[in-house]
Formats: sequence, C-alpha cells, structure tokens
Amino acid sequence: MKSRGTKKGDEPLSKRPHLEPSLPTDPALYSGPFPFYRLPSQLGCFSLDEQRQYHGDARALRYYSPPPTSSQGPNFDLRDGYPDRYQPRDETVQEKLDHLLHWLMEHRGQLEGGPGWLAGATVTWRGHLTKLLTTPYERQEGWQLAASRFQGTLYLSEVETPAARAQRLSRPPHLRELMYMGYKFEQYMCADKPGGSPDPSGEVNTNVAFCSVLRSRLGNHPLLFSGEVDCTDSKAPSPEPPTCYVELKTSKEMHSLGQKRSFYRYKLLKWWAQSFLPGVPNVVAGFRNPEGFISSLKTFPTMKMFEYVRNDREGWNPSVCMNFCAAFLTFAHNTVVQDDPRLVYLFSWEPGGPVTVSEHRDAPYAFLPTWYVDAMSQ
Ligand code: 0WD
Ligand code: CA
Repeated sequence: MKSRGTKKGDEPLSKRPHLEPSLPTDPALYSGPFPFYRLPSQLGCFSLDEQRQYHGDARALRYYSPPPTSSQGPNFDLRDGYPDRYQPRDETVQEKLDHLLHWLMEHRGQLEGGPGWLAGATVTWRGHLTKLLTTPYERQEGWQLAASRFQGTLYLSEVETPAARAQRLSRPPHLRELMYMGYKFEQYMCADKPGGSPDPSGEVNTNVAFCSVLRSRLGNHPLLFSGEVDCTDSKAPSPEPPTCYVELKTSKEMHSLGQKRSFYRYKLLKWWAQSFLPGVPNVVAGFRNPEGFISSLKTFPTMKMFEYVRNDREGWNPSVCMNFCAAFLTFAHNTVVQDDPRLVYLFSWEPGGPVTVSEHRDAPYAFLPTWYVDAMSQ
C-alpha cells in the first residue's frame, strides 16, 4: 500500500489535532495492485484439549480422510449425535489472545526474523485478519478490535459487539444445530491418526482445537498470527505446513444459478480470506441437502476462488481486501503510539460507515494479561 497511502493518512495523528481520526472502507478506495504478502511460514503450533487446556504440541491435529470417491456420494448424516453426543465449548468464556500469548511467551527467545522482529510485528488471531480482509464487502456484521502496543508489538484482539452478543444469547435452536453440523462434518472427514479412518460414533467436542502459528508480512507490516486448522493431508503434493493443511466447510446444496452466484459472492469471499492468510491451499466443501445429509464434496483451491467472481460486477477483489487490511494496519500503527499494555484503542466498524477509534484504560477493554506482561518484562 506504499503507493496509495496519502500523505495526510500517513502523518502521525498527533500532528493533526483537529481531525477526528477514521478510516473509510469503500472498496473503490482500495483497488489497485495487489500488495506484497509474504509466503506464510509456520513458526509452531499448539493444541487445546477436551477441557480447553493448552498444550504446546500437535496432539489435536487430525488427518484428512475423505470417503472413497467411487461411490454415489458420501451421505453423511450431520444431525447424528445431536444433541446427546455434543460437548460445545463454553462461549461465555472470552479467551481473547490468551492461548496465542501462551505460545508466544514460551517461544519469545527462539523467534526467527532477527532481534527486534517481534517489536515491529502485529500479533493477532487469523480470524480477526479475515474480518479485516472482508470489511470492504461486508454489509451485515460490524466488528470491534481492541489494540494495545507493548514492547513495540501491536496486539489486536476482537471485542464482541453488543449486536453479536445479543445474537449469541438468543441463537435459535436451528442455528445451534447448524453449528453442530459443521463440526460433525469434520468428524466424518478426519481420522485421529495418519492412515486411520474417521469415527463418527464418538463425541463432538468443540473445545478441542489444533492451531498453527504463522509468520507473514503484508506490505511493511510483519505479522504473527494463529489460526485453527481442521486437518493435514498426508498425501498433499507439498507435505510441509501450511501447504499440507486442509480447511473443511459445509454449505447448502445449490440448484439455481442465483444460488451459485450468491455463494461465489459472499461465502467464497470468506473462505478465500480465511485460507489465503495462512497459506492453506484447499478448502473441501461438503454440500448438504435440506435433510442435513452431505450429498457431494467439492475441493476449492484457494488460489482459484477469485476466478468465480473475476467477471462479476458485484464480485469481490482480493487486492481490495489486502489493500484495505494494509491500510488498517497503518492506521492502527499511527493511532496506537503509546507503549502501554493497559492502554487500549478500540477500533469500531459498522457497515456503511468508516472505522472509528476510542481510547480506554484498564477494564473492561485491556486484554494483555499480567502473567504475559510480567513474563515478557523479565
Ligand atoms: O475471543 C475471540 N473473540 C475469538 C477467539 C474469536 C475467534 C477465535 N478465537 C479463538 C479460539 O480460541 C479458537 O480456537 O481463536 C481460535 C480460532 O482462531 P481462528 O482460526 O483465528 O478463527 P476463525 O478463522 O474465525 O475460525 C476457525 C475455526 C472455525 O471454523 P470454521 O470452519 O467455522 O471457520 O475456529 C473455530 C471454528 O471451528 N472458531 C472458534 N472456536 C472457538 N471459539 C471460534 C471461537 N470464538 N471462532 C471460530
Ligand atoms: Ca472449518
């Protein structure tokens, strides 16, 4: 984004005392060449177990194990086991960046990139970056990101918006079941051991997660982020992480051209953003019928997703997504100047408007835990 950033936008905010800082999100402002994005490399990983406890290893990694392709179609019953074999994660626990900070605390002495690399980096979840990438095209859900600078590093942690909270607390039963069905699909497609077979008779426990920790750079912004990975493909043409990873998704069966158009415009944008960031090369989609059975599978290579909307006037453009994200990171870096783990800048966005900022100290917005601040200060 070095070419497009205006002089004014790059000036420190302190030099513009009478300007209420904000960042526009209109896609037209972010077209232009695709910015530099470093090939993501994996720095490490961690696992969360059935009790949501952290382990600094790959114990929760599962193995891609699709059904034989010769048959009629998979016919997976995604409702099987609901709700009796479902252990959903406690969503009232707001984990913020904690698990990622745990990993970082244990690896701070062994980070690549040379001395001072971390001090220049932005640390966050992959899912938060996904929301930034899709912002210029999002028309329904706003977001809030809390930002603190500590020892140079910019930390970004999502805050649940009041609207998202209200939706979570009043989630209708059919949406709860739909969430389960996504995880059930993973169970049908993954084995616990390489060469093993899936075991759909077991429980679905959404506390369990395998997370990859990645390094990349967007423009001049070094990035350290973590994302949950569904499984690894032992037969992948490029067997090293992250190119061995596979993202699993479910979606409604499509019949009309209109259904396909809207799938390409809205869903594929989210799938692309989520998997492009960590360099996951393939998304395997299971299409479900109205009875909740997976009737067909289709692999969408991440790097080919844009082809479905390239000639669509109402489609999305990867350059816009990445240029906006780069502009946001520049905006955040220029806003969060003071180095103080108790100081939080809250970036807020609602569809149709610009990103705005407010300043806060300590509870409830401060998110860097004292155990992390103390350990990093040793
Ligand atoms: O505190 C928060 N506001 C959040 C924390 C929001 C989002 C995620 N997280 C944490 C959780 O600890 C989770 O284990 O991040 C981890 C996943 O991070 P991510 O990879 O950056 O998240 P994202 O790309 O949005 O989602 C990846 C998967 C989802 O799969 P699908 O196929 O639906 O995209 O992570 C799961 C979900 O399976 N997931 C979550 N798991 C636990 N808590 C959450 C969540 N809040 N959001 C998504
Ligand atoms: Ca998934």
